[in-house]
Amino acid sequence: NLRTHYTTQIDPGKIGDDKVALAGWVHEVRDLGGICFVVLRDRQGRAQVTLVKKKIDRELFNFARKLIRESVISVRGIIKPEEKAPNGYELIPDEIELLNEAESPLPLDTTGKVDAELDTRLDSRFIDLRRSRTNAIFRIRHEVLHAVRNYLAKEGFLETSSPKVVATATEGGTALFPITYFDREAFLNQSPQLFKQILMSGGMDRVFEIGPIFRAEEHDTRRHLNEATSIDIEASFVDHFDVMEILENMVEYVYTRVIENVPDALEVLGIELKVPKTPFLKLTYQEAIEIVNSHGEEELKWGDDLSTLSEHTIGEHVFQETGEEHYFIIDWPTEIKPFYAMPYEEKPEFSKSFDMMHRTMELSSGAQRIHFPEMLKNRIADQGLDPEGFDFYLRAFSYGMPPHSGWGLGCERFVMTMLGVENIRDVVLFPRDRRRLSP
Ligand code: AMO
Repeated sequence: NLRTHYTTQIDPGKIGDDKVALAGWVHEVRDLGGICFVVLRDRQGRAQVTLVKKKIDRELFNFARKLIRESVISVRGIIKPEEKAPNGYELIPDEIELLNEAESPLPLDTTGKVDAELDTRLDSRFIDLRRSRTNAIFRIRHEVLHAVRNYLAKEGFLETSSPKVVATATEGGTALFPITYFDREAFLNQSPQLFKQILMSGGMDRVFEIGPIFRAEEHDTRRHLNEATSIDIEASFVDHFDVMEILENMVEYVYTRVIENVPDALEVLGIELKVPKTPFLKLTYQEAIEIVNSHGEEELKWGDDLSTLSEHTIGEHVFQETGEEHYFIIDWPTEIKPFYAMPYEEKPEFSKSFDMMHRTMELSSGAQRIHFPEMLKNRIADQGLDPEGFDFYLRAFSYGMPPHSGWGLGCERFVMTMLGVENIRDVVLFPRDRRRLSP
């Protein structure tokens, strides 16, 4: 047995003389002459292996002293309570097995003493992941996705998957990545949008998907990726206010789960997470542009999209007024939302659409959808798209499509705003951007 426990799974008061085996990386070797400490690190934490020269086999002592940092080892022995050591114990070894030796020097420092540039870290992600900060971020990201799945399943949503190789654009505006599909041109999908809507016609009623979306956006910013992870839902017989409620409750639930389940990871990052209060404030688009205009840094007209600067102005304004970081902007002009957003009957220049915002950026967009085939066809044509290309989608609307609504939430933006991370690349294992195609 190479490993019986993670370093954090040992209760020094209870384990007695039972043999344990820990496996992981050599984080540090401290050779003080008469005593040698080897700090072993695994995914969950660290443990101190203590070798006292006088009490231990000479050969084992000399072997431990010479271990090279970041080599992989398995250590068997017994546990002694030790308050000063990590997790309150030390491991007295009777065997240290070297499973794979690391070269030296390392491409990156893993102890957190020397900081490295993001690019250097991404080039050597395998080593970067051994740093406690990076490890904490990805354990939290796991917890976020796990909580999202729990929450949506609890609310009756079925998990689905849609194709990533497609024939049409869905989110007009952002560019597509063309690929070769046998002898035809195809694209990497920008969003599961059309497919999740088709599933509503199929009677699946409530679905969600967590998957990659591809956007050939040229700009190189701290909050854009060319391959991002989207959390998408679609639900039948409900309107945009109903799905906004699902979204805010999910955000509240996920924050709560992260606080409960990974407090140690939050502590590594030095974060005291506050659960957002629901319901979130709802500003209309009209109110949002008035806030921007009253601040005087920018002049927005009805029909303008919100710039990054205006998102910040509104976010700060909301934060000052409410102390909360999350809010909605609702009732967007129909002309600046995608073709599938449902216009209000009595004022069709406004749509039943919303964005969920964080103080610093947009996190999610959603809407009630158009479920009438003729109206949808006209909207596609109005936006300069060819309805013929949407045949496979439009057909689903002619044979019993229920009214439905949904949203898409950017997983990376959700995690980065939760953790106050500056660059979106920090919350993706292997980010894809204009320059980065490997690893
Ligand atoms: P939208 O295009 O607004 O809406 O995307 C939804 C959310 O996905 C995230 N996102 C991105 N994150 C990082 N890098 C990108 N390049 C990127 N593009 C999008 C954002 C954004 O708010 N079909 C609709 C959703 C719906 O109506 O159901 C859609 O895709 O957090």
